[in-house]
Amino acid sequence: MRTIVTGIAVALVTLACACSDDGDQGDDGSAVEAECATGTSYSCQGPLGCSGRQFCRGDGTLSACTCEDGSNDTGQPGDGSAGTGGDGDDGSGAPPGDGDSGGDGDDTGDGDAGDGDAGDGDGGDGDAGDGDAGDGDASEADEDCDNGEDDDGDGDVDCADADCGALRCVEPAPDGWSGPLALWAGSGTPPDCGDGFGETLLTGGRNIGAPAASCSTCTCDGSSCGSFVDVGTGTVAGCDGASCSTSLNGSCAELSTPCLMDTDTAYLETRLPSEPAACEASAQDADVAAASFAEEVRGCGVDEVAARGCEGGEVCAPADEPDGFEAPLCILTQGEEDCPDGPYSERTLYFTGIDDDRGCSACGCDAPDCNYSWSVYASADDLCESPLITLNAAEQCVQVSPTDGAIRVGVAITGDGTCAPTGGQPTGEAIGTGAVTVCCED
Ligand SMILES: [Ca+2]
Ligand SMILES: [Ca+2]
Ligand SMILES: [Ca+2]
Repeated sequence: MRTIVTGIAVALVTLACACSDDGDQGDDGSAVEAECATGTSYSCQGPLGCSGRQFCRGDGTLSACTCEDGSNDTGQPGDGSAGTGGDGDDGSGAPPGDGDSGGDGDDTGDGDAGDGDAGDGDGGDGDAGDGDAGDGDASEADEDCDNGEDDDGDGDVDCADADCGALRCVEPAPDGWSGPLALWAGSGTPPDCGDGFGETLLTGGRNIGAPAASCSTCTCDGSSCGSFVDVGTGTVAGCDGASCSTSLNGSCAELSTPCLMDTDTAYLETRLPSEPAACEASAQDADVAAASFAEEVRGCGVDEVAARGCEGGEVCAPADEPDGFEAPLCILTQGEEDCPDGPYSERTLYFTGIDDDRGCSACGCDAPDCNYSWSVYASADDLCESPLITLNAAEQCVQVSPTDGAIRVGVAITGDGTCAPTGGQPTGEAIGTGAVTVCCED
């Protein structure tokens, strides 16, 4: 233990000797080595080559050499420690007050308060800045599609604003035309108007389905050829003038009439009975199916709305037609017209009504199937074996030569007396009335 202390003392002495301290103590090597003067300080060189001091303790030994900084040489043990501590804190050269406040400055300025929370962080980029504030403005500025104002400031009002997707501005119907309208065409029952197209502007169709009437079969009843025919006799050439009429059956008959008296030249006319046999025609029972449009149509006009942002006279219409209606919008006018210039150019002609006069012709009967002939014989030919002349049609006139005021006439009636029916044929047609020209968007 002692040896170690001595070693240190030697080293200290060496240091002390190296120091160029005050002369009265510096060169006294023996005094330092043996005993130093208690309470006396000495200059010395510190471990890093600094200029230091050491002092002599109460037991006569030297303290360690401590580097001396400028004027800090109080020579008191307490002062030395305090000095060292002060130097450490003061290394930055800034006063303790400045050091703390500088730190605080960083925190509040650049750190938390400045860049961090209040500045770029939360305030600017975060919630308060673009984030919440932007969303908040947008919600307040949504386009109200029914107030006539440009709520979101994009220059488009209501119907004209793309944000109002359920609406669109469309070309109006020109003068003389109705619409715009949504059009349905097809078979079956048209859907109802509605959903922004509440006004029915057209009900009708085209391509009329109207089959010919189904007519009942005509027949003829009561056929008969009868048993008698007539002849006329007289003395006037050409069977004109006064005459006598006689009904004859099929027998061979001697004809002696007042008109044949006292003459050897007379005239005979063939005649049918005044009430000839006839057939009765059956009644016609026509079956006429109702005429209808093969393609039905319904047009529903767009509900009237204020202009609401549409320009150039355009009107605001729902962007979507009612369910089941075709996509393009249309206009219409009465009669058969050409489509006007503009977007409504696809033309179709419809009708609002049908004029139907279909039916069947009435039943009738032709004349009975009967054949008549008139033959003239000599009075002496009482069996009518040798006809002098034969006539096969009525309304014929021939000259005859009575003998003693009489002639002989034979009449033949043949045929079954049936009648050929007539009529029972389909008639008439169904045509469209109330033509309407419809012109739709391409
Ligand atoms: Ca608006
Ligand atoms: Ca707008
Ligand atoms: Ca908008």
